[in-house]
Amino acid sequence: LHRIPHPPRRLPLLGDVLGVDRRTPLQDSMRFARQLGPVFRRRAFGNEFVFVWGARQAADMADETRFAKHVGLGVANLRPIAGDGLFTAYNHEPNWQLAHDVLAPGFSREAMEGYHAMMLSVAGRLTGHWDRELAAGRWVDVPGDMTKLTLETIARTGFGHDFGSFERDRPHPFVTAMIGTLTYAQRLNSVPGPLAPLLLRQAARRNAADISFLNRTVDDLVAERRASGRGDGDLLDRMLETAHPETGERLSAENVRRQVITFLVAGHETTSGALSFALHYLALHPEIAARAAAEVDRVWGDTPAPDYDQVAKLRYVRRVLDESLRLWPTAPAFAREARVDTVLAGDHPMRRGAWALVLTPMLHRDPEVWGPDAEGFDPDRFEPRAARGRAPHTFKPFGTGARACIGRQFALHEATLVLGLLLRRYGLAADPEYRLRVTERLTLMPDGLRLRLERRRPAP
Ligand code: MNH
Repeated sequence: LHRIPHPPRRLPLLGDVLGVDRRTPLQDSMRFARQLGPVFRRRAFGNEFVFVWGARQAADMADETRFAKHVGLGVANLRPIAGDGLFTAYNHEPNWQLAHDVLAPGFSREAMEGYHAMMLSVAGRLTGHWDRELAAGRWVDVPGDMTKLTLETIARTGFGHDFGSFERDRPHPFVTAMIGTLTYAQRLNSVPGPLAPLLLRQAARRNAADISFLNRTVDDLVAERRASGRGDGDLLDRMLETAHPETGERLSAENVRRQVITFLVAGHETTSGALSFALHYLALHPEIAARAAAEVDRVWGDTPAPDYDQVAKLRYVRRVLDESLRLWPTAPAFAREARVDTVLAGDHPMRRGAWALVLTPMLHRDPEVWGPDAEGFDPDRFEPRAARGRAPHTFKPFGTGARACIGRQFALHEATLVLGLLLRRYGLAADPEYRLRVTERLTLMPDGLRLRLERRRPAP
């Protein structure tokens, strides 16, 4: 450990707090990464964290025989909300395997095809809203509207529930409570553990209220379903009705509550950020937007309702999304622990149980993989020919291994569909005053991003 570089000026007790901001732990870590190199450490209040972002070291950590997901920091702080739900479960908890096996078919290709019509219908609410903003000559609030869209999408496709987000002026209280708990979970990392109850007393009370609101929302939703009976095979149906194919075991009521919260939160916050960053870059690069829109016109023609396969065929739009997730992977870090005594990438001995954070936004900018212009936005990096030449395990927006994102195809299908619909319908004009500001609440979001819309073609 002592050989791993750390920031030069450390304070006793406080650690590396000079020049850092508790609202931006990730962007501070990116700055330290640039100063200190591919493996470095940061200390906050006596806790030492190791960060890894060099391509060679991060790829080594993807070896599932020697490393596994570590539930720590931000993820562990979400345990009071999500318990042993899929995202926050410890590897050894039996409910992880059970829920994974029961829910995985809910993310198969056939399941996605089944969600497609509902995704399209929710996207129609968004374009309806944007048409009205355009007609009124107003700016559109990109992160706000993307969050409405993705929350409605997961709630309706997964749980047959309508939050009515587009009929509200302010975010649904579920979103406000969720943002509260995420922000609180992030803040817990930046106060000295033993003092947390004291320093965060008020915030903790607020957080408890947020959690009970989330629980109540979910309990109502489940009760509604139990009362009404069937939900035609959506995620909630699987949670309530499906027994494990081999053991016949079912999810407990308490675990269902954890899973519903997990999916409502994990299923929309990150996708909303990904869409928002993509729209930011599209508005900033009109030539890229024009190329993407031309692809949509070519592949979709005039069809008012593109089908499932026509979304998968938007290869360039998908590259725009990948490139946005490269620069700003909206779940920006994941933790890996050694399963055995091992040596990381030939030079860092790790004992069994030792762990480190993979800093994805920096892995995605390692010049050894992405070249000297790694900071620039260029979707052509994801052309098959360019991508084939790249070392494996160097693009990880969805994590890695057995505990990688179960919702990856869901998110990519939803986001590609929506970008296609928006590119076909609107010209996107950037606010010349806007400079990218990234807010952090465990996930990333372009703060205050707004765009001006232009009518591109009459609505089919
Ligand atoms: Mn998602 C795990 C990123 C969309 C549900 N997700 C992860 C992990 C990353 C991630 C990274 C691994 C975290 C870790 O190793 O600790 N997820 C994303 C991103 C998007 C995303 C960047 C969108 C873009 N995720 C979604 C969607 C859903 C979802 C959509 C659900 C519909 N994610 C999950 C769940 C897990 C997860 C559930 C935990 C899987 C497991 O551990 O078995």
